[in-house]
Amino acid sequence: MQAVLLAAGQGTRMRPLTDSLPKPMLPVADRPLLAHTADAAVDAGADELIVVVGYEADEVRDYFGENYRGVPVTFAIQESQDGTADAVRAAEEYLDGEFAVLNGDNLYDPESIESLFSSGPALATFQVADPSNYGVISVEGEFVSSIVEKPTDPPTDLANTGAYVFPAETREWLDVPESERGEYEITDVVARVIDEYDVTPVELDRWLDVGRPWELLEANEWKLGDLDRRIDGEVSDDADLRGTVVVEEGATVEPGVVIEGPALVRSSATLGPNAYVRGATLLGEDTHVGQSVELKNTVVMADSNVPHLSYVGDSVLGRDVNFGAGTNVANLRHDGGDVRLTVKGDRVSTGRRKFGVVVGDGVKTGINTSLNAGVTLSTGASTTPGEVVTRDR
Ligand code: TTP
Repeated sequence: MQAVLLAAGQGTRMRPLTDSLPKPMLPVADRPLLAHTADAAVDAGADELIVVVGYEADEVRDYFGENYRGVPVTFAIQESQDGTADAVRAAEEYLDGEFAVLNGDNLYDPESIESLFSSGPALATFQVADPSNYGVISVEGEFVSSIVEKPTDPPTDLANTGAYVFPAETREWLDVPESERGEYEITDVVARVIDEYDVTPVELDRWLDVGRPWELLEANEWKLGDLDRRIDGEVSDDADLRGTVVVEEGATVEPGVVIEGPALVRSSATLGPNAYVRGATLLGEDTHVGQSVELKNTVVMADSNVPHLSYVGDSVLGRDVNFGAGTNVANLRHDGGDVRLTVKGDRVSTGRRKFGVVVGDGVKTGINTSLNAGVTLSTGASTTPGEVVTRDR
């Protein structure tokens, strides 16, 4: 079966991390987010991947090439990001039978995707606490009876997870009217399929929609937790690596380092001497984390440095960031409330008591900078020595 992966979106809620990298290419453990979705599709038996690209398309094209794990890859171009139905329409010319569609920025548990692929026509659901933020699915008997987008009074707690197996005829139903928010939405296509076919609901065991920066941390918590311990890099006898730790070939761990896994130290990264890494932490390629630095539950993307005397917890650092000596991050409010973050101009709860900061590519902090919980530093921002940063910049 052909699998269409939607990866053209602009990822506006993930800014500044998506200022020059498309959201599906953000790192989740040892691969970009989209590669986990592609893996689930390939493991479930996809014989062709049709990747819909648009925003920063070359980043996706360069990674996947023409063949991914032995499966041919076709790229469909969505010129302007006018919605998920419009994205599938971009792939329409390459489709020739029953086909699957998966959101390229969602993590699906692979076993459930396998049952989805063998149950077509089918739609994947997941039980959520806050259904009114999702497309909500109702089921009657064995089949899906309706889908309603973000209802104020949700009929069930089953969210639509953006994973479907559609009958071939769906190609003729992709021209849906523009929705209230000005997009062409796949929900309207799904509603038509539900009317015309028996659609089987497949409940996922695990699912994560990665839309906002703290969800990138959650995605890493999930996939770092799935790794097997592997030490291929150079590790000092005086380092202490506990639990699931992966040190890739070409990475260096110096004396005095303590790592409590799950943690991944990617190739060409250098860690230590005397650093402490705990929680689910990813050190990207060519990163440097040095003397007396403590990192907890943090993603550090490629080419970034936290070289001396810092604490960084529950944070996401973009690429090519440099933290001056003594830069410290607060990740807990004194009132114990959930940390809030700015998403598209609004302050919203992360739902996490512990959350630090989001740091765009190329940020440089002066020595002894203090960053308050929930601060976002935009791409290329800098701070002066001794600065206390309590607002986004
Ligand atoms: P969304 O998460 O709705 O959109 P987005 O990824 O652009 O993020 P944001 O809302 O923060 O701007 O998209 C769901 C999936 O569909 C995701 O995998 C991206 C993809 N998509 C497209 O391929 N084309 C589109 O026009 C849109 C809107 C989304």
